Amino acid sequence: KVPAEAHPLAEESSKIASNISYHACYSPHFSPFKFDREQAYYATAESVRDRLIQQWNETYLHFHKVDPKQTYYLSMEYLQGRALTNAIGNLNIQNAYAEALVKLGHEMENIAEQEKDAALGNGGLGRLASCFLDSMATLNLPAWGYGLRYRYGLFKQRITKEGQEETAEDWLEKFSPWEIVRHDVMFPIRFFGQVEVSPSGSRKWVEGEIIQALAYDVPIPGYKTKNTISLRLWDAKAGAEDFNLFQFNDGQYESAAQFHSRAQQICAVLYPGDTTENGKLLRLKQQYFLCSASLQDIIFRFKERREGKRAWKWSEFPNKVAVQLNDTHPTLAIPELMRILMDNEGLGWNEAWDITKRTIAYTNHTVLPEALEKWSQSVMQKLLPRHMEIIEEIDKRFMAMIRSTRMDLESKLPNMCILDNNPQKPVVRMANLCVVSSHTVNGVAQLHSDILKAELFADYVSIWPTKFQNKTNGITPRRWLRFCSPELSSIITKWLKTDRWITDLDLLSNLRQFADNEELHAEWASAKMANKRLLAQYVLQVTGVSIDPNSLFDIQVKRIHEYKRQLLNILGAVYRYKKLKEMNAEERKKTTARTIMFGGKAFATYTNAKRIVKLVNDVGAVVNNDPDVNKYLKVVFVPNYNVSVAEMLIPGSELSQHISTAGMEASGTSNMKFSLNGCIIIGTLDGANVEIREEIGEENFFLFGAKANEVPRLRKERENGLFKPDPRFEEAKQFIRSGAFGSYDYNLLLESLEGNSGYGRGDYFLVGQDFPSYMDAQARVDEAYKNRKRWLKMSILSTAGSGKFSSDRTIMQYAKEIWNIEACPVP
Ligand code: 26R
Repeated sequence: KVPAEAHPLAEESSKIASNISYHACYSPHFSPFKFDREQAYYATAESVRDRLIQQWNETYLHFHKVDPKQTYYLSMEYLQGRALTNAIGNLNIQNAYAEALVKLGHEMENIAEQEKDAALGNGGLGRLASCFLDSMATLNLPAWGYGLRYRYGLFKQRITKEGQEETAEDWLEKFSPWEIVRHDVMFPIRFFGQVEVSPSGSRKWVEGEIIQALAYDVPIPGYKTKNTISLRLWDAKAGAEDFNLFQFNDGQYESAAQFHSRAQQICAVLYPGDTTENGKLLRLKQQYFLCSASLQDIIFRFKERREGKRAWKWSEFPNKVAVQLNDTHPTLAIPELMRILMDNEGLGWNEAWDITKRTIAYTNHTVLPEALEKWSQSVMQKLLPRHMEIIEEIDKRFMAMIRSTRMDLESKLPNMCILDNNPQKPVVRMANLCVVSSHTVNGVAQLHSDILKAELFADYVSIWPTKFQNKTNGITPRRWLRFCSPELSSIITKWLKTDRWITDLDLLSNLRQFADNEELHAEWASAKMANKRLLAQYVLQVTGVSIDPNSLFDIQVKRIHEYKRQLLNILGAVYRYKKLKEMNAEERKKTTARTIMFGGKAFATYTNAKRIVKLVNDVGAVVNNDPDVNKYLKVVFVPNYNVSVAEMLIPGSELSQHISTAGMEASGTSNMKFSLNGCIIIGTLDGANVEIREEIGEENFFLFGAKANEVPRLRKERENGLFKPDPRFEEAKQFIRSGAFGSYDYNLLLESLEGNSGYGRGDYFLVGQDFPSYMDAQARVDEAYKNRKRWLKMSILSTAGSGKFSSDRTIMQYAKEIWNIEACPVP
């Protein structure tokens, strides 16, 4: 007897197979006589895209008809990763597509691997934006993402004897099947020029140069809903009217083409290096390009939806539009909205200001002083003269308000005002501009939001006590559990007797009752082992190092930064290696075998970060080839860490390290991904670690290190020469200095951990301070891992306690507490 569902599936998969064949045949990009994996990927993607476009159109029309208040998420970064598996999964057509591909002689997995990651971001902030889009679509929220279509995304990392090497990542080399160019959506963006004052006193920005912003839409499907929203990426284009045909005909080809090349520079790369003046100017151009194009689009849509309605008013704008700034990078949206409202629409200052404040909200993602954006007033003046005037006026009025209502704050004004008129280097402080001009400011984890209120923005809290909120970050459980670990997902669904956890992650807490169940333990262990084997295969393939799936898989993956303290991890590994060397064979057998994996990119000009990458690789080269110990310890650097590598690493992890100096990691989001996948965390009380530990229970979290509120005192004590380093710490450094890992001069790196003071010297990040408690926590890890039952229970409880960290929860809180928007599901 044939099961009832078999027929529809077979029928569906045949339709899909013929649709894929159609695309393979008629796609202009490939020969119709070949159907290799790459071509199969593009054809499959195009067939999925057809569905997305249809759903996207229906969603847009529905939003247009209902005209709800809508959120616009402005971000300079999105780390989307691969789209194929995610789209097929969210559309819930995995089985039909898998079967269709088999009919065509291919396997889904191999086809999905053909796709290049869309890496239009650096790290946490960009990936958060992408998780948010997934949740906004899934929750049927009327929302929209805006970003830039960089030609080259985040660089590709290769590891050589010298350490990290960067090469350009040409993600559009062939083409991207996920974007739809919108030749009908284009806006002019002005740069330079001057402000013209009319006899009546009104002001207008004129002349300079105009570059066109052209829209590319990337459809974002929600999980099991028709709603499909859009990530609109702007590309820069020279207008035809700006091409100098006269020069060209005159044989001056280079100068005629110059304008084109200047337009192309704008979206050429993510994060143009900003050490040079030129680089800074380009980065500011990018920021303004995003803000101006997006706001013109938002205002166009607002007006379009008011058409036919009688006597609409600009004061309705904030009832229809919420703009969220992802960090200060899109701050120019503030003076741009003011400018459009005043100079183009004729509103007065007060009205424009009221609208702007009620529209804009700002998320802060870091307290690191070097990451707080400050733009040179002279650069801003040259590039955006009218915006500079508006910023000056905002600042003037803010200070006047303080002086007239809060004399007690007069002494704080130099810190609170927007313009820092330091004669050496006058700058605009973007975070201050955001706080003054928005209705809500939020941090990204409870501890971080508390620190913002107590330190960075303390002076503002007494003026606007209700402006500051917390929105603890989250991750999408679709990509980060359901799709990246299908085995574990099935087990969860089986034990919970429902798959509703995929959209209601709090349901995971019902796993707690089975935390001691031996049957679940067996299934859980086997899924974990399967994921570890896949990971071991991958590691062998990309590094040539063979790792033992029976060893403890210990992973630290994130951008390489001194505050994230990869150095603490590798010094711990060095110490472990030295002790293993000193043991006899019997003693070694009693230890817990470990594979310590690192991954992450160092910013190309960040010297110490690059030294850390080299050190990890040098240690790995020695340890992995040492026959005395390599059964008990391996140290691996996984190259080119990105979203799809993360999807391989995280499901196979058992222990992960989130060990930043307390108070410095705003939230962290990979900690949530690891914990959701049943991986135990060793970590400090920093960022979202604090809340993760609360949720999963302190007995299931390996805690160590100084607390955030102790850090200033510890730094002071050190400056006063009161710090006594642990002998184990000294021994590890000495071992590196002895040349055990090659002849590279690691003094240059290790000296940053020594001395008594100064940023980057005097161990600012407290590696030496936390080393002993870190090593003690690692010893507890080794003991815990020997007890299989205990470890499995901890693993299950980690997953069970991760419900809070769904980005669905985060986004619902933004929707209710900041944006004031409601779901708008397509019927
Ligand atoms: C201006 C420039 C120097 C710059 C600084 C910092 C550009 C980009 C950044 C990236 C920062 C803002 C970032 O990625 N922050 C991370 O945001 C994540 C999402 O909220 C947090 O989880 C993570 O802790 C934080 O470091």
